Parts: sequence; structure tokens; C-alpha cells
Amino acid sequence: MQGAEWWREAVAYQIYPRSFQDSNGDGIGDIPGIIARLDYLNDGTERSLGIDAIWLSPTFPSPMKDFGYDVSDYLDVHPDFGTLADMDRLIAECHGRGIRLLLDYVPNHTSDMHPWFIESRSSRTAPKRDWYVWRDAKPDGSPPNNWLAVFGGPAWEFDTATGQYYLHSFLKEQPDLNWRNPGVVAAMHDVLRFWLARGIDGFRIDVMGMVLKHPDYPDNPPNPNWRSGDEDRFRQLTTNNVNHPDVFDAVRGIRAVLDEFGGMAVGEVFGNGEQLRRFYGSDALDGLQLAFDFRLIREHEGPYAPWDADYLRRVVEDSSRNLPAGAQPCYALDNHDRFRLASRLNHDGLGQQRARAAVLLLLGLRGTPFLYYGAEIGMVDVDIPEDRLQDPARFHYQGRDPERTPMQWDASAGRGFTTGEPWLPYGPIEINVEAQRSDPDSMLSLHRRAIWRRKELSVLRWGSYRLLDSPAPVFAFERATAGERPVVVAVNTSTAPMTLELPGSGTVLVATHMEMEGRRTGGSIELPPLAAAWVQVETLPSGILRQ
Ligand code: TEU
Ligand code: CA
Repeated sequence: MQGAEWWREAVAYQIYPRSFQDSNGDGIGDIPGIIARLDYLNDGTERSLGIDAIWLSPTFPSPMKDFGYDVSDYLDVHPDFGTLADMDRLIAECHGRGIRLLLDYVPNHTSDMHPWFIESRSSRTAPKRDWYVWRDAKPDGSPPNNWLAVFGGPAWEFDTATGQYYLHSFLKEQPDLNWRNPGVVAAMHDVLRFWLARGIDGFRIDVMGMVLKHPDYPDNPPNPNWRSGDEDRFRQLTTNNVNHPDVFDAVRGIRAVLDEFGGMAVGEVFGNGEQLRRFYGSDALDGLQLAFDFRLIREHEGPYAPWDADYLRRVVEDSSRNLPAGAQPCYALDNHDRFRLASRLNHDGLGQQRARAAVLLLLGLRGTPFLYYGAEIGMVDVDIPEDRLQDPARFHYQGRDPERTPMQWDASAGRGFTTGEPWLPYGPIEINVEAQRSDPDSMLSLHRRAIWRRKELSVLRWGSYRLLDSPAPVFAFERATAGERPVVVAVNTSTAPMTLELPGSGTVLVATHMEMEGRRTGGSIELPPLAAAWVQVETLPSGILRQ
């Protein structure tokens, strides 16, 4: 895949480095391990998965309080993962296979062990004091405002040595940087330059929408919709600390640095279509190239997303109506912060079936799809015994460990992941790459067929999106582009069979139910319960004929 806008055609794959492949038997995944598995990801043939880009969760030196999202040096590699030389080799090995590499950029906070923070907290007059957000206590000694940390409790920690509070939007070991200080902005821009100059293609940006807060740090209002059982931090609205208008200036500043090198970024941002559009830079498109739309994972500021055609339709329609012209959506079904899809949708034991349909939805939508490692084999959440829990952020039962367990390569004792003791326990042994590789009906094979079809048919990468009329439990849309036969993507979220009228007769390209593939359809298609299919129709779309 060539060209500056390679990310428009790419299928991206998130690797959680601790859990992908261990190369030295310490039970922790590492960079040499990732290199050893690159051919699985893309060896240029349809035997491999066929992904085009990798996003690596943080690999920087870190005390690992938040497993790398607490960075103590942005310009190096944590010894658990390898060395800078290993990273250079990973860049070269990726590029040799046509794979782009994105690192995780964490601009909102550092580790409390970062030299910048150590200096900042050393005295009120330290040159870097203002690199973090320090405020006096209220007269009664309480924190400067009522903000809650994402992981629960107040967002302020009192520092006895200097008698002030510092802001931490996450753990107290993750103090927030002060992006209103020009020194911080310059240093953090240089971090981008350091990696871009080494050959990194771009970044996933951690909580982009929190980098700048309301300059006066006022209280947040209470959330009238909070119900007991919800995460603690949802007790209040995020009016003054998330998606503040000043964030979009920081976004443009980052984009200007990316443009020096032809780099790109995808923002971890939270919002509906109207809020997402601003991260792209609105109509000027001078913001991030991509902004995650997480609404296929979770309703915006709500519970996990239901597998329901009506809900899916509303999300995709909202995005297609609100993103600026020329902006490309960016969906994911899973990541390292959320329960895995196959488990989320498993209330009736049919989670794996829904997960299969979700693959064809994600890869059929207009946008840049991000897959989470292990989803391609249907990995599930793993129940972690109390004494093996690792994630300190217990905002939900068991924290985020269940979705971070080692990649299951084969059915051996170490799952092909390690020869040692894995940092987290394994999932069910039957879910593994080896078992699925040669089974044409497996989840892995379904992913491969869908990804390689997408590469073959430009309409699936570049085609427009148009909602089709359908029965309520079917989400159906058409992808169309001039001169190519359109593809209909149909997803039946009901446990009953459904019939969908098609814009013309066609051929089933890929389907959750393999026996459907290659079948000729008349003017309609029968969709089995929970099925999804891509159908290439013969007629050119009417809109294109009129052109
Ligand atoms: O996550 C930001 C974030 O707010 C959430 O995804 C959060 O983990 C979840 O909503 C809690 O309910 C990013 C990273 O993806 C996450 O792993 C880090 O822990 C966090 O930032 C801090 O860097
Ligand atoms: Ca290792």
C-alpha cells in the first residue's frame, strides 16, 4: 500500500505487547517476539491475516503502574520489551512487509517517576514546577475542585513536601502534564519528531480530549443520570475536563508536527459524531487524520453497545451525517480497556456467532478498521483468580485483565506464547491459531477472507456508504464507487431468519455461514439467524448511472 494517505485503505491491528509473543521465557511479550510473528500478520499472501498497520500499546520505560500508560521516558524502550535497536529492527521488518507501525503517544500524563515530575515536585520554585498542574488546597484543606479520576476517587493528590495538590486524571502515579506551558508543548512535540525520524509511521494518541482542561479548573456538575453500580467517575459530568475547546488547538499543533514528516495519528477520543468531527479539524481537516468512534463498543457515556441493528444503524448514520466531508470514520470492536466482543455478546451462548457477523460489519463499513489481537480467533474474556489480578484500575470487576491475556498460538502448555510462566493466565485452550489455520470455517479464516477481499475490491475501501431499506433487525448498506459493482453489507442481528431485498441480483462474496459464499442471489437474500454477508450486486447504483 503506497502513498501519503495509506491509512485510508489500511486494516489496522492493535498489539498489546505484554501479551503477544514472549521470546525469552520471562512470561512477558516483547519486541523480538512480535518480529517473529510478523509473517502471521502479513507475509504478502492470503495464508496470512493480511493487516496493513500495527498499533503497539506503549513500549516505553515505565514503572508499569498502568502497564506502560505511565511513561517515565518517551524516548526509549522498556527492558521487558527489548531495546531501541529491537525497535529499529521492528520498524524495518514491518516496512519490509508493507506494514506500517504506530506507537502509542501518551500526552496527557507521565509517570510520577518521569524526571520531569521528579523535578516539578521537588520545590515550588523548580524550573519545571509549572510543567504539571499544581494548585493550592481549598481553605478547609480539601482538593482544589471536585473532579474525579477516571479510575475512581478524587483527581487530586496532596504532596506534603511542597504543600500543594497535583492533578492526575488517572492513577495518582500518572500526574497530568500542563499543556498550557510552552516548554511542555515543545518537549512533547519533540517526542513525536524523535520517533517519526526513526521511521515510525504515526501514533495512536491516548486520551487526546483530556490534554487541556478549563483554564480556571471549575467544579464539574453532577450527572443526573448516574445510577448506583455505574463507574464512580460517572457521578459527575466531564464538562470542564474532557473535550474542552482548547484541546483542538493542541490537536492542530500535533498535526503540524506530523506534517513535517508525513506522519499520521489516530486519536483515542470519546464523543458522538458532532464531537468527533472537531478532532478531525472540522471542515478544514487540519486535525487528526483519524478519530476513534467507540460506539460499536460502548454507547457514548453509556453501557456496552447492544448487538442490535437499530442501534448500529443509528451510530453509523450519526457518524456519516456529522463527520466533515473527506473525513474517514474509524471503528473498533475491541481494545485493551474493554471486555472482548465475543464475551460481551454472549448472554445466551451465541457470542461467537455475533462476533463473526461483527467482523463483516467492521470490515464492510466505510472507515479504517482496528482489530484487537486475538479477536481474529475469537478470544474471550478470561476469569482471573484474585491472586493473579494485575490491573490496578478496578473500575469494573477484575479491572481490564480479562481482555489482556496471552495470545493463544497453539494448544501447547505455553500456548506458543511463552516457555515460562505467563504474566496473566490463559483462556480456553481450544481457541488457538493452530487449530483454526486450516479450518476454512474458522473465525481466523473468516477474517482472512474478509481482509483479502477488501484488498482486492477497491469499492470496499473507497466506496461511499448508503443506508438501504431493510427489515428492522437487519442493518444493511451499500458501498459504491464509479465503475465498480457495488457491494451490499447485510447484518441480521436477530435470532430469527430474515429476508433482505437487494438493489439487484448478485453473488455472495463472504458470509458468516460459509455455505452461502459464491451463491447467486435473485433480487433478495435469506439471512440465517445472526448472519452477515457481503453481496456484490450486478447493477450499477442509480446515483452513479446518473453522473
Ligand atoms: O484510556 C482512557 C480511558 O479513559 C479509558 O479507556 C479508560 O481506560 C476506561 O474508560 C475506564 O473506564 C487510555 C488507555 O487506553 C488506558 O489503557 C489507560 O489506562 C488510560 O488511557 C490512561 O493512560
Ligand atoms: Ca519476554
